This record gives sequence, C-alpha cells and structure tokens, in this order.
Amino acid sequence: MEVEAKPYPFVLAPGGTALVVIDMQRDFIEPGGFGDALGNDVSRLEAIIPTVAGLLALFRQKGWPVIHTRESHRPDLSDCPPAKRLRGGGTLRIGDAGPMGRILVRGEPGNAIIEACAPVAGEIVIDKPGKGMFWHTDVHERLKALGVTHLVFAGVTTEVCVQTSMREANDRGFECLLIEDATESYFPHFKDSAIEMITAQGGIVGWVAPLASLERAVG
Ligand code: C5J
Repeated sequence: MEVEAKPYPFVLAPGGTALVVIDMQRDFIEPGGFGDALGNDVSRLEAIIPTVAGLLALFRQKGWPVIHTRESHRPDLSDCPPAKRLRGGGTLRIGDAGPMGRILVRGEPGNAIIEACAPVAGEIVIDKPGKGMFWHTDVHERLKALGVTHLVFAGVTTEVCVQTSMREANDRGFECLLIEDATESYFPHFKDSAIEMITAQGGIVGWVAPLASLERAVG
C-alpha cells in the first residue's frame, strides 16, 4: 500500500500500522479551556475535528489499532517538574484551577478528549506527563506487543506534542506519517515549519500527506 506523500510515497504496512491521536483534549481545543485562557485562537484547532474524526473512522473500519494520548499530570503533580510548572509566567499554571478544572490534571473535565474524537472500547489511552508520548509511558512496549512498525500521526499541537512524539518514534525505529489536515497549531507558520522540518532531507523525521491520500491508498 503506497500513500502519495511528501517527500515521496509512504509504504504502509497493513498489518502493522497504528493511528496515534495526540492530545485532542478539551483544554487545548474548546473555548473556555486552557489554550483559550492563554490567549490562543482555539478555532484553528477546532477546524481539524472533522478530519481527525474521519481518520479515526478509517482506522476503526479497518480494525487497525488506535492510540490516544492526553497531556496530563497526577493530582499531586509529582510527575510535573518545577521547570515545566513554572514555565511561561502566565496567570494560569499546570495544577491551577482553570475554566474547566485543574489545568492538565488527570480526571479534570478539561483534561478529557473532546467528544467527537473520544476513544471507544479497545482503544489505548496514554496519559503522558511530557510533550512526547514515550516519556514516562509504556506506549513503546504496547506498540511492540501489537506488532506495530508504522505510525500515522494526528492531533495537536503540530510543533509541540505531535512533532516531539513523531521525532522520538522515528528514533525508536517506527516509520511515521503525519496527516497534515488532521494536525494543527495555534500559530500557522509553526505548523508549516514543522512540516518542512519533518520532510526535509529526504524525510529526516518522516512523511506528510493529507487524509485523502491515505484514504485512496487503503481504499
Ligand atoms: C502544548 C501540546 N502545546 N499538546 N501541548 O503544550 O502540544
């Protein structure tokens, strides 16, 4: 199965491909959440919901594995280094009470995945305290146990949690494809730059393609 992609076609392994949906959480995407409180235009992120939902539908129809991540911390913040908690100097910090509960804390309303992309039975949900999906998680072992060799990425934000996860997945030997209309940034030029960085030098981090190309390839 060949997906038309940048910088050249991505060869997908039907029995070994999983979808990774990064941090489609209320706090990053919904008005009144953390991202909104920080002054970001969340409508940019909201706009990709139908594409992410379409990608989820494709993997569910194929019966291929789906992994969802949430950027989240324990309620006692023992997994949140002070360097992360204190960063930014904004009025709201990780663990503070925000518009949708405590910011980036597990179990709080804002920490949940938005309804349109919510996990269904049998899908893996990874709570990750870092930007990347491997730091302090067991996702690598779980992917290996499933026989996964190829990862398709979606979610937010492109240049932060998506790119960090994809770079490390590439280092760990996974073949990685980012679906460009199923990922977004609060800053359009950061998304464009991330895509350029991923695909430069012959795909130094991986491949990028629109959902339509993946749909055409897998039928
Ligand atoms: C950020 C994320 N941007 N999920 N988190 O802090 O990209």
